Amino acid sequence: MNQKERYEAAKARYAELGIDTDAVIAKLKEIPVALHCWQGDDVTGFDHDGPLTGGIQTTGNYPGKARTPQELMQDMEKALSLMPGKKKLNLHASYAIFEEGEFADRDALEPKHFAKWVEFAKKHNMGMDFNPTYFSHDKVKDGLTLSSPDEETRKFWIDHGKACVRISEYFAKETGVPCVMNIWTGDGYKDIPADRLGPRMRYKDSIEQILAEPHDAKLVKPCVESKVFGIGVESYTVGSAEFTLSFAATHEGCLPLMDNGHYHPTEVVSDKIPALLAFFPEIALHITRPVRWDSDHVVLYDDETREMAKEIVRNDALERVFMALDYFDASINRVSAWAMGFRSWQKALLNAMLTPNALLKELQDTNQMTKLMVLQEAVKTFPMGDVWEEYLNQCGVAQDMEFFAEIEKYESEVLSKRK
Ligand code: RNT
Ligand code: ZN
Repeated sequence: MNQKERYEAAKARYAELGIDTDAVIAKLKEIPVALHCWQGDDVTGFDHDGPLTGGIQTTGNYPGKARTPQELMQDMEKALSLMPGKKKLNLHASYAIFEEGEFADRDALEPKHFAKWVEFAKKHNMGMDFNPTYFSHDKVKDGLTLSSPDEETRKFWIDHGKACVRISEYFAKETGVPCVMNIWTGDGYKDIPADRLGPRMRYKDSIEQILAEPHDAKLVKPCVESKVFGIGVESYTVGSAEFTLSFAATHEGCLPLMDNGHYHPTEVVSDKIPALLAFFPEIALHITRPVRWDSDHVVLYDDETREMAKEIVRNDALERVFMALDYFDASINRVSAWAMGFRSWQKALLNAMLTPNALLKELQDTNQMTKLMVLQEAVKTFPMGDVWEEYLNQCGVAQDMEFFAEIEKYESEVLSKRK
């Protein structure tokens, strides 16, 4: 059988479950997923020469890392060509692009410093998301930014947040797509603090001041991302889960953002998604793969990734959940890492859409738990791979078995020449 025949056979099998694979493919093509610029250069950015700070770390030194905006865009273009589906460009403020001799500190960033990115996004038909960068900067004082007891430091970072609100609105206006602006800081303490409330009160006030920056709530969607701990910040994190969730719940227009690497290892974000959907009109995700901790490994088509996608799809929440990838692996080909993670999440969405969700819910609600188990297991070996191949074909993107050859070619023609 050739690919088309295999697809037709798969289509008939899914039809038995009441699933229209053509409709699923058409829908999957329209679901935006945000692609993070920071996988391409190990979260370095263009506005500083110092180390990566904030309790996060990239490991590995695979050759060919992008060193300039041009190289980063070139690599991202290659990665985009290997990804099916609709993308949004997710930028960090540290990726501002300055003219020769020009520089603006983070509290003075302006839309013009991102004009080249807007051009890039438009060229690829992408909306844009944004992140103020509260790390890798000499004004991070004693590991603190928005929660700093030093008023000058805190003001600098509040002003940075405000500048980012204005830039986010500019992105939304330019692209015609709302901009999700995520606030994450690594603020916290390595060892046992004497005051856990003070930093949180300052953090709360800082974020309130940032959100008070005038903006159109339909264009800018601010989020707050929680975390359990960071490297060197093991004892106390200001923006803990309870803090950020409560903040979002009590501040109109502010969304909670869950990064699935930011919880205790036996907690799962797949279960938290419907918990939050019961209360929030919209939520946001950072999709990553924690291995034992927040290690930011490349997203794969694994159990928890599939479960997360299922919770979004079967709760009809594709328009309520802003999905963004967030990982950084410097130990393997970065373009491959980018594309692989994106493809894995697409696969997980496809899998969720090829699941007879209504039927399975009905079994649960009528307490047919034995049959539910049997059916859930049966669906796992349905011919999803044939639908995936058809989807890749329709998107004009390399098949899984051709994917690596593309990476090898790009590595030898482009990446290996960077010395
Ligand atoms: C860090 C957070 C945060 C960052 C990016 C670079 O643990 O996940 O989202 O990964 O902002
Ligand atoms: Zn994250």
